[in-house]
Amino acid sequence: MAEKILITDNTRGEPTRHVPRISGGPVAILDSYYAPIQELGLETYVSELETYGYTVIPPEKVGPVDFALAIREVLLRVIEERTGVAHQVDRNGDHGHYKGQPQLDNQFLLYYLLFADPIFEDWLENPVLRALINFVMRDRGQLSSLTSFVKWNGKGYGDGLGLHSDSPASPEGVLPTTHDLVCNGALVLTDYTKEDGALAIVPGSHRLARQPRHDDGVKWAVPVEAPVGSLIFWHGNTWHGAFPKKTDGLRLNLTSYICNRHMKTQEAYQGAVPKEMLARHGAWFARLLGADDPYGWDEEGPGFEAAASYKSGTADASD
Ligand SMILES: O=C(O)CCC(=O)C(=O)O
Ligand SMILES: [Fe+2]
Repeated sequence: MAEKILITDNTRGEPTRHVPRISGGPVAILDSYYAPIQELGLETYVSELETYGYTVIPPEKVGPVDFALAIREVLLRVIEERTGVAHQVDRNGDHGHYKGQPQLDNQFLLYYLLFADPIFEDWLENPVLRALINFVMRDRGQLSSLTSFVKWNGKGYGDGLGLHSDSPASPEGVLPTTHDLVCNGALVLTDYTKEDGALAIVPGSHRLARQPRHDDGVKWAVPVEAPVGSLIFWHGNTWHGAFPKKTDGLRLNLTSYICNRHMKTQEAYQGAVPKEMLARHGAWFARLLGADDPYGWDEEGPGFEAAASYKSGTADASD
């Protein structure tokens, strides 16, 4: 039965609410995804996300900028370990002996960062990131990959800006209209400006429900300019790419790519996350990494105990 609660007096600091609370039925769980959005004051940002297909959460809402800078330092260390070349943010990059694909003349990607340093576990606990994942994926979000795009001065994806949707399409190129198969968030680790190779986005393209064809989004693409510590978050259908980086120095991010838990993840997490890491975190973290996923069973059949212990499939987004 619906209980109508309309809060118009906001003087007690309670979030304004115009929708009745629903105590049952198939959509009652929506409250558990929207409440954290309200508590964190993210209503305007999810409104933009729904309207334009992306939003930029400013650093002061995401968390201390020092934390973003600490991630950047760790990434510089990982870059050196994987390339064999010491890197600095104000100098152009160098592939060194790093072979990870794909690579462009002025770009490579770093993979499997969750296991590279504990700071990445801390990032996955960020309340804003969690609230956005839960809001978009409705408790079906799993980490697909945690990577970093490392760019420097060069033509990058060229005139086409590399526009694409992150979502898998049907064989005809059609994207889902009922729910996101994937969504994505880039934590900005060097200031994004158009000249500095900002993310390019086609506002509203998430509604077109198809992949771009023949560069047809380029004329509508806008640079997503954002300072260090911002979180750019977009729907799986949203067309995006990047402008060429025309300045010297690195353009760095931390990219949290999320998929529906019924999909295969890009990076191997299910069964690969050590128990000690899971023990450091709650049930939500375990579900994000597929620790509760019973699929991929052998003759013993699915292990439902793990799913039950992590409360899989519940609306409880708070643990
Ligand atoms: O920043 C870029 O180069 C594009 C990133 C991208 O396509 C992605 O993270 O899905
Ligand atoms: Fe992408």
